[in-house]
Amino acid sequence: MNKSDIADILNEIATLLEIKGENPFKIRAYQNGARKLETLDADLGELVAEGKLKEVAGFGDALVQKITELHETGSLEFFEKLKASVEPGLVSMLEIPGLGAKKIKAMHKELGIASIEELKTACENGEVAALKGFGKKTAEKILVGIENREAYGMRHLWWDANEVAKPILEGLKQLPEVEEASHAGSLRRKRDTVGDLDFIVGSRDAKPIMDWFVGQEGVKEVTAHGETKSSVRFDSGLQADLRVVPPEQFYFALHHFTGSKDHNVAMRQRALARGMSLSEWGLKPVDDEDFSNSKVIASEEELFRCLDLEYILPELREGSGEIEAAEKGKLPELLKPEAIRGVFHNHTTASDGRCSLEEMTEAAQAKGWEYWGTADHSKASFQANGLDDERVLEQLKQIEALNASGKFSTHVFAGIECDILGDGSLDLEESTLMALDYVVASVHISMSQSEDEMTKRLIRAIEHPATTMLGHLTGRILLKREGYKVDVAKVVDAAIANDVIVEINANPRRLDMDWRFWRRAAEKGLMTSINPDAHRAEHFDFVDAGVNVARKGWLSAANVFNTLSLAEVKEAFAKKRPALERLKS
Ligand code: DGT
Ligand code: CA
Ligand code: CA
Ligand code: ZN
Repeated sequence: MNKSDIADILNEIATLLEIKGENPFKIRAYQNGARKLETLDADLGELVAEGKLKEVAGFGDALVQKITELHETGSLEFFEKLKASVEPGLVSMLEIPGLGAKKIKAMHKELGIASIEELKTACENGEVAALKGFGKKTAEKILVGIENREAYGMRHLWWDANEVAKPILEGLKQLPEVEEASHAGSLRRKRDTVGDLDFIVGSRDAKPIMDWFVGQEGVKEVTAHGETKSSVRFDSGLQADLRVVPPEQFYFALHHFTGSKDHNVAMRQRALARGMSLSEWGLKPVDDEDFSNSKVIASEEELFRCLDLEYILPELREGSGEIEAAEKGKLPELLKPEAIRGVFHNHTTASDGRCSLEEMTEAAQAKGWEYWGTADHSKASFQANGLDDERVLEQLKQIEALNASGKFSTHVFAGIECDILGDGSLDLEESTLMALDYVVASVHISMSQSEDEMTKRLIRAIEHPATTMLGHLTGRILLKREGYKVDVAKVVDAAIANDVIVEINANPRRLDMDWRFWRRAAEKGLMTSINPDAHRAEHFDFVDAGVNVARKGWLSAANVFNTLSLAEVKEAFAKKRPALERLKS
C-alpha cells in the first residue's frame, strides 16, 4: 500500500473512533499521522525497511506498527475489527453532506438513530431539530442530503450509461484541440453497472475542451470545472468525469483511469519489481525525481509490453489473475460479437412478447442470423399469458409451416421457456417438451425458497431429460432486486453432468449467470448460450450486453453454444431427442 492509501485508512480510523466516542487525543493522533504521512518527502518503503519511521517522521510506536503492517500486507487487523464494531448504518450516514462523526454519535446516543431511514424519519418528525446543537436548518439540510443521495448515489445499468457516453465520446473526438480521446473506468471495463462515466483526453489546450464538456446539452450541474479535471451531472443523475492530460501521458492516464483499482495495484507492484514506478503520469525509474525519463509509448499495448506482458483487454482488468495469465501468454481469445450465429430464448405475441413469429423472424434475418428460437412462457406464468400443452403444440405446427414455406432464410427453432415449479418439476408434459427442439427451464414463481431448497429444485429441473438450458440462474434484477440464493457450484456441476447449458441472459437488467462465475465454470466444462430474452424485435440487440458478460467471464467462442452453425445446432438438439429424430425421418 502506498502513502496516500495508508493516510486514507488512518483518517477512516479517526472517524470510526469518533463515532464510538473514543478519547479525543487518540483521534487527533491518527488525524495528525495521516497528514504527516501525506506530506512525507522520504520514501515510505525505505523508512519501513530501515526501521526509521519513528526517527524521521516522529510517529509514535502504535502508528509505526500500523503503518508498517499496512505497507507490508495491504491490510490492518485493528482497522478490520474496528470497522466490524461500528454499526454499518452509522458509517453510511457519513456519506450525507454536513454530517460528521460528532453529530452522528449525538443522534445515536440521544435518539437511538442507527440507519439513514431512521434518520430521515427523525428529521421529518422534528426530533432532530429539537436536539441540542442541531436546529431546524440542520435538520432540513440533512433531509436534502438524504434525498440527493437517493437520486444521485445510484449506480446505472452499463447499457443505459453506454448510450449516454457514446455521443460524448464522439463530440470530444470532433474537437480540434483533441489529439486522443477515450472512455475509461467501469464503462470501458464493461461492468454490468457503472457508478460514473470517465473520459480521458490527450491535448495541449485543455480549456476549450473543458468548456465544451461542461456546456453540453443535458448537463444539470457542473460539480468541477478545472484545467485538468471537470465533472458534470446529467438529468438522470448520472455523473461524468473528464480528465485532460498532455498527449505524451495519454496512454498512461487511460490505463490508470480504466482501472480497476485492483488491477492497477498489481501492475504497479510488477513495475516496482522491475525497479520502475508506474502511475497515471508515466513509467519511470523508481529513483528518478520526475517523469522526464519516462518511457514513451504510443499505445496501451506498449505499456503492457514494457512490463513483459501480453495485451490485457479492459474487460479482464479486474485483478483476478489476468496479469499472471498475460505473463505466461495464456490469455483467452475472447468471444467476439460477430461470432454469434443465432439466438434462443425469445418471446412472441403467443405469450408476453410484442412481435409476431413472422416479425421476429424477419428481424432475425435482418441481423444476418442463421437461426433463432422461440421460447414463450408456459402456463404457470399466467400473468404472462403462458402456453399450455395444446397451445405449445399449435405453435410448433406454425413454426414448422413457416420453416417449410421458405419465406425466410433464417431457420426458426421451436422452444419454450418452461416454468420450474416449486418442487423442481416442469410445467408441461414430458411428451410436449420432447416434441420441441429445445427447452429453457426457468424459475418465475416460489422465489423465496431457502438456498438449499432452491438448489435442489434447480438440479431436479436440470436432470429432466427435456431440459436443454437453464434460464436466468438467480432471477436477479440489477439495481432493483437481489436474486434468489442458490449454490452456484452445485448447479454448475449438475448442468455439466447432464449436458445442460446455463444461459447468459443478455437483458441488460439481468446479465445472469454473473460474469464472476464463468471462468471457473467454463474451465470445468460448462457451456453457455447468450440469450437475449427478447420481448420485441429490437431486444435482439441485447445480445451485445450478453457478449460483454461472456468476455468478462474469460469465455471464448468455443464455450458459447450459439456460435455453432445451423447444422451443428440441429445435431446437438437431436442428441437430446433421439426419439424425435426417428419420428421426423
Ligand atoms: P465506478 O465508477 O464505481 O463504476 O467504477 P470505476 O472503476 O469507473 O471507478 P472510478 O470512476 O472511481 O475511477 C476510475 C478508475 O480510476 C478506477 O477504476 C481506477 C482509477 N482510480 C481512481 N481512484 C483510484 C485510487 O484511489 N487508487 C487507484 N489505484 N486507482 C484509482
Ligand atoms: Ca467510473
Ligand atoms: Ca470517476
Ligand atoms: Zn424468464
